[in-house]
Amino acid sequence: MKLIFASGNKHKLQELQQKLPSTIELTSMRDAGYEGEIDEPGATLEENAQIKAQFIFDRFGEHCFADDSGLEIEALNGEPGVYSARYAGPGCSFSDNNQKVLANLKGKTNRKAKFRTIIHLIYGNLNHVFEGAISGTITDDLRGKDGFGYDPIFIPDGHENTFAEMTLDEKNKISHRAQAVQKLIDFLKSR
Ligand code: ITT
Repeated sequence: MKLIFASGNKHKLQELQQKLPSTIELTSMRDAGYEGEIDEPGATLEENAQIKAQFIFDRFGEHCFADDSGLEIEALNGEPGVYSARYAGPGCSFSDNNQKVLANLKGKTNRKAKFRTIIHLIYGNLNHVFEGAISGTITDDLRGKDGFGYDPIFIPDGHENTFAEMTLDEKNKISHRAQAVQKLIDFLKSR
C-alpha cells in the first residue's frame, strides 16, 4: 500500500521508516513531487496535522498522513506546544529553541514536560486521528548528539538518558511518535 507522508522533516521520516512494516510503501512528500513547505496556521496540534494531511491529499489524491508534534512544559503553561518548531522565532535552529527553553526554565524546580504527537491520516476519503504522548523532565543542560529538536533536553520518565543519548531504536520503542505510529500501523493492518 502506498502512503504519502506530508512532512518536510527528514528526522521524522527516518523514525517512521524504521517503524513501518515493508508492506507499507512510504513516500515522502518530497519524493511525491512537492518541494515547498506547508503553512501551519492552526492553534492546536490536531488542527495543524489535519491541515498538512489535507494539503497533500488535495494535491495528490492518494492515501496520506501528517504528524504534528510538540513539547508541552508544565512550568511554561504548555509552551512551546504548537509553536515547538519556531519557538525562538522565524528561521531558528533546534539549538536556539533548546537554549530558549533552558533560559525560560532557569531557577524553576518544576521541570515536568510532555511530548505529544498527533497523526492525521486521510485514507480514501475518510479522516482518522492517532495520538501518542510521553511524560518526562527537562534537563539543566543539553545532553547527547542523536535525534533532533528538543531530544537533548528531554529525559523520559523511568529513564536516565535524554532522547538524544539514546539510539534511534531505543527512542523508537517508547516515544510519542512511536506510540502514534503503532496505532496507525494497527489501523492499516485491520483494513
Ligand atoms: P513538518 O511540519 O514538516 O512535519 P516540523 O519540524 O515543522 O515538520 P512540527 O510542526 O510537528 O514539525 O514541529 C514540531 C517541532 O517539535 C520540531 O521541529 C522539533 O523541534 C520538535 N519535535 C517534534 N518531534 C520531536 C521529537 O521526536 N524529538 C524532539 N523534538 C521534536
